[in-house]
Amino acid sequence: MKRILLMVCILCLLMLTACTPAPAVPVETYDDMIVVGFSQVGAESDWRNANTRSMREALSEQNGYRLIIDDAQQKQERQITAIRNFIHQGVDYIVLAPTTETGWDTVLAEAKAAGVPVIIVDRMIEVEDDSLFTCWIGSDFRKEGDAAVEWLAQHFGDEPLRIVHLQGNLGSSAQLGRTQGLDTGLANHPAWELVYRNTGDFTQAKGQELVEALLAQGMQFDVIYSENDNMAYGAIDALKNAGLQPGKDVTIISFDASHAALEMVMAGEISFDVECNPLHGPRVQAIIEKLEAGSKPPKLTYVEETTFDAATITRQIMDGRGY
Ligand code: GYE
Repeated sequence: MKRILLMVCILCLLMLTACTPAPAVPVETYDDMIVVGFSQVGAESDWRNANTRSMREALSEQNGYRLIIDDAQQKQERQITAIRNFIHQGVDYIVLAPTTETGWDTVLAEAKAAGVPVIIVDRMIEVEDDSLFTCWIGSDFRKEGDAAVEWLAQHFGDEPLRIVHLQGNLGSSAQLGRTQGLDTGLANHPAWELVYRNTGDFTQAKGQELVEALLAQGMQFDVIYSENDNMAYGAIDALKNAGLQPGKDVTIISFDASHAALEMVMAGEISFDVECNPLHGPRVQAIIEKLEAGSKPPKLTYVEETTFDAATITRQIMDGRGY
């Protein structure tokens, strides 16, 4: 009987500990760890998820980091709140992947006043005072747009082209740069006509919805210039559902070059995909190590990127890629 009682007690104790939520750990507890608050845009695309994964892998506990990620669901107000919380928690570094370029001056001044260095990744910010952030690492989005337009010009020259333009989140550097590329292409090729332009928020669902609506109206077009892969996936589904063949009836240009999109390049459905590299985790880690060692990382770093089309993509290239 005593034994049974003892076992019941142990069982109860085990159940109790399993159900009690872990107490909130104040940041000071991680004395030997570097605490990083990462304000992430959201989870809107394959690119974004690969980016979050890369940050988690590099800034891991094994590597000496405690990483706190806040998902802003593509809302700047949420990012501002997250940054304030990070300052309040006393993190060592703030990493910001900004939704839009503008609107950061006040909150970054607060971070500066609190002595927390801010590293910007992916998209760029526009602030009055450059000392509000330590450094930036990301892509040259204008160059990406130019690469897409150059491919279009090489393939279609001055043939008449009716272009549908699916934009990313308005005001984000990725949207601004890729749109500027197309605008310049339109200005230089009078036979190209922009028949539709709207934001698909970088999501697959919105990409599909927009293209479905155009097809329902009976709009005719030759090219879809989609500012990311996920909107292109949605557009492809819409075309297929309407009995059209992506890559034959409509040429698709996309950005990111995530794994699933490159499969579509191989299948001839996406004609040209401009790479945008999301693997910023190890780069941020290297920046923090530099800062910890007392040296200064470069203010701005652009990552190297390439482009893919059906003529150049191979299985070997795809298998060697990290996203
Ligand atoms: O192209 C898109 C994502 O800012 C580069 O954001 C990033 C863009 C990327 O949602 O897929």
